[in-house]
Amino acid sequence: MGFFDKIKKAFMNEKEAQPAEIETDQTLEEPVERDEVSEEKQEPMEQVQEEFPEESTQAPTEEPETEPEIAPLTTATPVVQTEELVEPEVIEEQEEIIVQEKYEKGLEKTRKTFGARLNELFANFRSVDEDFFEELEETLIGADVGFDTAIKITESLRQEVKLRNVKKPAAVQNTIIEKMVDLYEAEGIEENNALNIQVNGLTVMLFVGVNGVGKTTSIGKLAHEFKQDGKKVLLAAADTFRAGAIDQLVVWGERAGVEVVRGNAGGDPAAVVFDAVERAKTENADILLVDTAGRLQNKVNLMNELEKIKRVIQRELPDAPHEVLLVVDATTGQNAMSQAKQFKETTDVTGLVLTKLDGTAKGGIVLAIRNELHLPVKLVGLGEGINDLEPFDANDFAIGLFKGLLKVED
Ligand SMILES: Nc1nc2c(ncn2[C@@H]2O[C@H](COP(=O)(O)OP(=O)(O)OP(=O)(O)O)[C@@H](O)[C@H]2O)c(=O)[nH]1
Ligand SMILES: [Mg+2]
Repeated sequence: MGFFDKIKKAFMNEKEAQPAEIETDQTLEEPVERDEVSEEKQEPMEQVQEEFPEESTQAPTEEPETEPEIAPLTTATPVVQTEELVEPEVIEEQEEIIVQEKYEKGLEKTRKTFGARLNELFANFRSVDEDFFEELEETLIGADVGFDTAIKITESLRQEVKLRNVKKPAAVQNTIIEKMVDLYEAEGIEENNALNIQVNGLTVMLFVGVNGVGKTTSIGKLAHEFKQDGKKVLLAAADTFRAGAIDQLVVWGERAGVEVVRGNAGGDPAAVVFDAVERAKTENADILLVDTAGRLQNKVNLMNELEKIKRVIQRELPDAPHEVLLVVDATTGQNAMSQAKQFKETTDVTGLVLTKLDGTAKGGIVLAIRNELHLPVKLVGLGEGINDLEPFDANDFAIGLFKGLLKVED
């Protein structure tokens, strides 16, 4: 069964299970404006901000007006609350539903804006003509799927329409989604989204990225996740550059219940990492997550520092770091893409953490990353809470994005 069929099946199952919950009646929303903080981050890497904005002003997440009835995602959601014996398959199923709901909530902004635009397109055009394709192309570009990707999707739809002699836009609604899903799948055949975790011994993960993208937050969330899985986790506060960065990581360490190896503010980050690796080895830790500075005097310094940190790790553990995760902020759209390109040139990035998907209407960036960068998205940030980081799952992502758009025959 193809990827698209799987997604379709998921919608059909859902439809059987509950009364149709189709969101096609949404009124057309204004495209979600980027907040001020995101606008600031449109700057290229070299022109980094002077001051790190207060945490509370970062990427405010608007509460959707109609909240789906699910447990609050910012608190640990116990899957089983009673002492009763519950079949492992049942627990697994419940966990899957929780993850799916997180994706749906996290992608709400994108779904509403992109979905509303597509619905408008289907309603406004009587026939599938050249104007329709142009409008579709613009809609796709607006969702940040990337220029090339938008052209590719529209082009293959053109051919399909010709082939099948389709006249009515409604008849191509599913095909558009199918093309997007197919393209996504085709471009990612060789990709491995799973984190490279060592079965025996220490796994070291380095988090890199420009300032404010969500490195420290993602580390905190991931530390919590591993801790919940019974792993021994250590954090290394190797951002000694920004005032307050060490304390911020310490706060996350407390939240997650894991230790933080720290040095002095302004000290040598590589020395902190050296201490952290030593300690992780002595204490038989399973996971070491290294936080790094997002901003130095300039880009060259930043890259040199990352190289130095990597060398220190490699001297102690030749196979490490097992992951170099580049964190990018989805709300910065194409700027996130260019950051990724720059980092990819200078550092051996093993994967991406795409944060703040909940704060953007442009979740289509996942497609652009896949098609233009060929870097696997390994984790996605779907909110600010400690439980709001998930391994990237293309299935859940597509369902979160297209729910209510895909027409399922009765
Ligand atoms: N809505 C939302 N906010 C997020 C997410 N991830 C991080 N943030 C917010 O983004 C802001 C910046 O996050 P940090 O973790 O401090 O970013 P950083 O990359 O460590 O920044 P520097 O230390 O300056 O390099 C914080 O306010 C976080 O709460 C996410 O997935 N969704
Ligand atoms: Mg940080």
